[in-house]
Amino acid sequence: ASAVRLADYRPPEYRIDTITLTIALDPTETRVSAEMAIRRNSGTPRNAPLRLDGDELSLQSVKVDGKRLSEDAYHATPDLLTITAPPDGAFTLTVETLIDPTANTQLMGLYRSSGNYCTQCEAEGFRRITYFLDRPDVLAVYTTRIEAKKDDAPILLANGNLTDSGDLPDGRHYAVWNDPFPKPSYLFAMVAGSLGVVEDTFTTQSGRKVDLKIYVEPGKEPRCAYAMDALKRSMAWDEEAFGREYDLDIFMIVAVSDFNMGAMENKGLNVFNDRYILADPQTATDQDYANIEAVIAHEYFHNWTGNRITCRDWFQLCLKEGLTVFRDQEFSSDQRSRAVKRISDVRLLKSHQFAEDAGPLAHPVRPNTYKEINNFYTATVYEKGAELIRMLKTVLGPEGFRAGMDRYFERHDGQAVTVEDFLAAFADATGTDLSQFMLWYEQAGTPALAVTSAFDAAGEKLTLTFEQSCPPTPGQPVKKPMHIPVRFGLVGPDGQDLSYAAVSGATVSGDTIHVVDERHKVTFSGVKALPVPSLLRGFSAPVKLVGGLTAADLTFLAGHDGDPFNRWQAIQNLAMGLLTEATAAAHAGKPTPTDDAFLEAMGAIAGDDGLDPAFRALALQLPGETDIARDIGEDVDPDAVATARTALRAAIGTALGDTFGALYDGLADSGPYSPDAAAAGRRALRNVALDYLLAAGGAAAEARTRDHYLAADNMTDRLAAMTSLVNASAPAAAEALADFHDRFAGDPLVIDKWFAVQAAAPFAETLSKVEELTGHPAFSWSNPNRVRSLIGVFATGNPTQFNRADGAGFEFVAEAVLRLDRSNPQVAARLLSAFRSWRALEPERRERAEAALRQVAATTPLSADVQDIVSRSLD
Ligand code: BAL
Ligand code: ZN
Repeated sequence: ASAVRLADYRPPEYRIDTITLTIALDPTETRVSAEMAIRRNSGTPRNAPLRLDGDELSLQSVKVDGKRLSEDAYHATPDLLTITAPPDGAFTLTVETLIDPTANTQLMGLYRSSGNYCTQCEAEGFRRITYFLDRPDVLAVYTTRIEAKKDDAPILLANGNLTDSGDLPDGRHYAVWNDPFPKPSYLFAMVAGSLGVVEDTFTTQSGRKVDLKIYVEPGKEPRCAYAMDALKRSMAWDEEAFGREYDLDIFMIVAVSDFNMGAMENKGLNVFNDRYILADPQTATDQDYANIEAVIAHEYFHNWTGNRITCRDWFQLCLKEGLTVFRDQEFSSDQRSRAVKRISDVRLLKSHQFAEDAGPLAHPVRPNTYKEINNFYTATVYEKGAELIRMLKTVLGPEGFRAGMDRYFERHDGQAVTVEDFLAAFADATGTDLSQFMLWYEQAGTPALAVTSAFDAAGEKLTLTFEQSCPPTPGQPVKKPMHIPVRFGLVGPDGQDLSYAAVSGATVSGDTIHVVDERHKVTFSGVKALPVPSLLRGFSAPVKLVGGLTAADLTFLAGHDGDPFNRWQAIQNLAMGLLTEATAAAHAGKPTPTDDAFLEAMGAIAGDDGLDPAFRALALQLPGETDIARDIGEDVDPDAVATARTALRAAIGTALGDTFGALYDGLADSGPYSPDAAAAGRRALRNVALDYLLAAGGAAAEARTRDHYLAADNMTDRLAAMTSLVNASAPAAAEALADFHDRFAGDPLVIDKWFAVQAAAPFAETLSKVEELTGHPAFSWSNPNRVRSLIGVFATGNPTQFNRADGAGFEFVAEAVLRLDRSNPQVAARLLSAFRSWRALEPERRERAEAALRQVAATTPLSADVQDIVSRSLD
């Protein structure tokens, strides 16, 4: 595939104002008739050829203004329909195509899932349904008529409002849906089949009643209650926080079991991966509940940030995704604990986005070139994209931010726009120059921010010196300095933030230092005592903060910082220092060190009942193996990393055994299960305590974990205990796995957890176990959730076994990628990106990883998706 470049963007030559689709459903021969009102765009020469995108389409007929075109007036291939010389004025084009939903294993376009029909059109799936100008800057009003056998598909759904329905001869029926809001083709959706429904209503702030419907596999209706509740809370929150009201009479969600993504924000008809809808205490963990809440909110919020205002082209993907992730993060923060949500989000950002930014797949939040857009639904576009919005809010303040958002909605409703348009709304609403801020969208890589501090006790002056740099990334050897907002406090000896009389050298507004130069000095005067600077509070910028603090400073901040995020960060930094040192020792075959001050700091957090249990649970968790590997950065030996981490966990479990025992006993929850944040936090802390007790070893801890498994009345506790037993290689692990399997056989989403726990087990026999499990009756290569749970977790959640020294982990995943590429290139390419950190491995593993990548690269044919990832990975 050839590269698409942002610089080559041109407006479409033709506009399509309306499209009426008639879709006669059939498992293998679905007939699609599309009647489009088309007009030449200003600036397009008269009779310029009209080129409509297609993908694997079989053309049946073409008409212009109702008259069949002669064969010399058009040219058709499965992926392009060219009308050689269209009429000069506005005209109607009617195209009939034939498609095979059953053969559609890519799960893009119209396909079948569990016998039902559904669609996925983002980014370029609509062209697999009919020929169209399949680009987001072509906005049309859609009318969709669906016809099907009533027995096969009693439910017929599409975007918008239902305008007509009725019976047809031969046991068939039809429904007509009209969506009055012009939209790009990627937001088209239709669903048909046998589905159960859960119904509710929501009254908007202006008093309009909206019908809410969640459709699921019949029998699963009772597992939709939490999703429905989350939807209503999302609708109310968007009115409150952003003044955004829902705009149709009906909002529908359909849960399907075969889905490439998490969910999709089609106008008025969201289609969801069922794992983000279905929940009850027996089958879903607290994390599942939180994810459902976040994804429901995310897709709902897209109605304004994505649908009403959409992207001009796919380079602007972050315009809707980064912004909408920010909005769902804020929603969850308001529904739960803000500090805990922030810590969880930053953990995810660092483990996924920082890793991506440090390897060959690094790209700017707004890329300027792509070969396959499906490969840009990344942590950089989504999570770093959300960080940029968060920084914008820090820079402008909450009022300025809201004024900018209001201006954006007012100015661009109904349009397809760019990141420049977005920032201009904020610049205009607040009178701020955001040209330097724009660099965050254009430059890839994680900036490093080095800090040194000097205190002049006699002069009562504290000077902080910042130096920013950003490593080279593909295509971007040199970077310009960026605007880095550093939220801060100067923590005095009593743990309170010290005041200061004056500041010079940099702009400081409120609690934020604005670092804008490559080297930037700021001096605070009137500082009465030696402070410990607490910098980047709340992780106010997606940078790597380097230096400035001793272990004693970090220990102090871990115990006293008024910013809970930085308390967590301080303890993480302490742990990271210890773990990187211990990894070097393990690699050299030496004993791994521990540190009493660190153990004491952990003990202080574990035993501080004044702290939120959810916060304590997070603070007590050591950095993950991939995070440690990223911190080491080069010549990584994953076995040494795991040895170091396991040893430190055992040391913590041993040193703090009494504290953890008391926590475990004290947090026993006697009431009925509730997924609320406070109850979830108590369970999380109790399960962390249990895991540390098991890490310290001994028959008593094992018996306690086994009992915890058996006594669990909810999935959170049951899964936590089983995971601990498996990872500790405890004799009771096999019994727990067998029990879990028998208890939940027939429930695919729960068996996914069973696959995942086994795929993540850090043992030499795991690879053959995973290979064996690909033959388990519940596993299917054609279901993305199954593949992600077994193969995906092995590749991304099991650092020692994926990175096995003999290369067998790499070979297995490479073969799985090639196998999947024949049926579902998107899922294959995503799996292949597990290799993104291969260059940071020690030489032997690096060589084996490269060999596996080269084997993929040498295979023909390859999809554009896999071809793109493998070539960038090897570049
Ligand atoms: N637009 C793709 C799925 C999502 O980000 O909501
Ligand atoms: Zn999204």
